[in-house]
Amino acid sequence: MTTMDRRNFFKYAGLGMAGVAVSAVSKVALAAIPEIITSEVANTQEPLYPDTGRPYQPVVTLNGWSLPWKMNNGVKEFHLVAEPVVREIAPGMKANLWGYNGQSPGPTIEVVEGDRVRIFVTNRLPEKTSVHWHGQRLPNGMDGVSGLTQPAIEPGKTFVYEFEAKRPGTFMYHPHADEMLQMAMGMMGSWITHPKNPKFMPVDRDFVFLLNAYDIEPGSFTPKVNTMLDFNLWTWNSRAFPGIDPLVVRKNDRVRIRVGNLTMTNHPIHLHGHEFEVTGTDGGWVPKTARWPEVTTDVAVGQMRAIEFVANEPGDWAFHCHKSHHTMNAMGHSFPTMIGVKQGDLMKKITNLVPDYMPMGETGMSEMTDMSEMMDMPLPKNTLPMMMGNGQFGSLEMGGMFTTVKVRDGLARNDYKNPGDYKHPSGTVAHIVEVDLTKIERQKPHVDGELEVNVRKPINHSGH
Ligand SMILES: [Cu+2]
Repeated sequence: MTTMDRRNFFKYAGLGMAGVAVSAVSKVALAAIPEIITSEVANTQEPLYPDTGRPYQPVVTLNGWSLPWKMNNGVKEFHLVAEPVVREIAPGMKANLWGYNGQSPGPTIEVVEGDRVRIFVTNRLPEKTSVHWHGQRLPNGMDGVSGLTQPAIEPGKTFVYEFEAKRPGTFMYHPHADEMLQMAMGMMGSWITHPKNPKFMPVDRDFVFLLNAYDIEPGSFTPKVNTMLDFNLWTWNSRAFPGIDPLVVRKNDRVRIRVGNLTMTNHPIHLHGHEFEVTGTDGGWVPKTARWPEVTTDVAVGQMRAIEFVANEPGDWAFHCHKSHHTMNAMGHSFPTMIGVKQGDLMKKITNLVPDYMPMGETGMSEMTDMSEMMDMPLPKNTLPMMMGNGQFGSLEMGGMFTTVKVRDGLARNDYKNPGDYKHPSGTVAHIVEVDLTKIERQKPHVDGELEVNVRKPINHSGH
């Protein structure tokens, strides 16, 4: 990176870029290689506008950043370093992961259709690795499958990949060496190839993130790497709610959100308050005539989906995976269902034996949120409550793959700062009413089987 590049990089990446460091590597050994740029923070960085090469509208990586490049005789050069990292999953919990350039996921790589790209990959892991450029058209020998298309990158060694970014779209990168372990440890990143024509399918805000999952025992820091299906931390870009930043958009912006799935299961991604269309898949852009409206789209394992909508409804709209156990953080899976079970007697007997015993779930699980937050229930260290996060009306009782799309009037074009809670116009919030339920008869179905749903007796409204 030249001094000029670096100055521009910091100029463009003002928000929260204090955590980004340029470390000088041995100039003798790696004279021709771009410097190593790392990030030490887990919050969303401002988009990185290109100061060399062809123009494009950059993406915003949710709780992440884009990797600056060095232009070398018309070739965009990047330097990825595979290494152990400490990633904050959410405030109150850190994990020992493996990633790239200081974080998991690694930085997003952004190039333009037709760019010649050279990526140096240095392996600082204790075992060999490789990088597979998921979804790309490239020479077979650049595909990054260790053993099949290249020798693995041994610890301490640097490999170089070089190809033309032929096809615009959303891609991912991840190891194809000891793959299950290395992905269970967080090794992955996003890759965006912008269209040659910056006017092609323009949007005002363009977000990207990866779905990933970990199995981290409550109280511990390192994922269990032999887990095949039973993960307990469901994350977006290695963050769990409430650690996932909101997606801040301006009212009437056209918004694109690109999602890649590198977990071991599918995730139905659901947006409240708006319909969207899937405009991009693994294979490229979807022609207009082939799109249909959705509010949930399933992202299968190994897939990428780009969704687009016009954000014309102001508010704090929930945006989450619709598998309800994916919007919870790690918990003991083994406690029994206790809804409707009166534990009174049993509790006395158990507390004689186990003084700290606390019965849970007689009326549902949300009492667990109340307990852990209000009674300060001792959680193991470095463990997120199962259901947490506070909104302006109370606890959200959420974790995992959940955040909000915050649609606001009057934001500046490039303002991604959290605008705080939505101020609801008066009379537009669901509220309590006083009713006399004894005055309402429960209706019986008609003999022909049709349900009579009208409530015949008036409800005694008070309040407004
Ligand atoms: Cu899910």
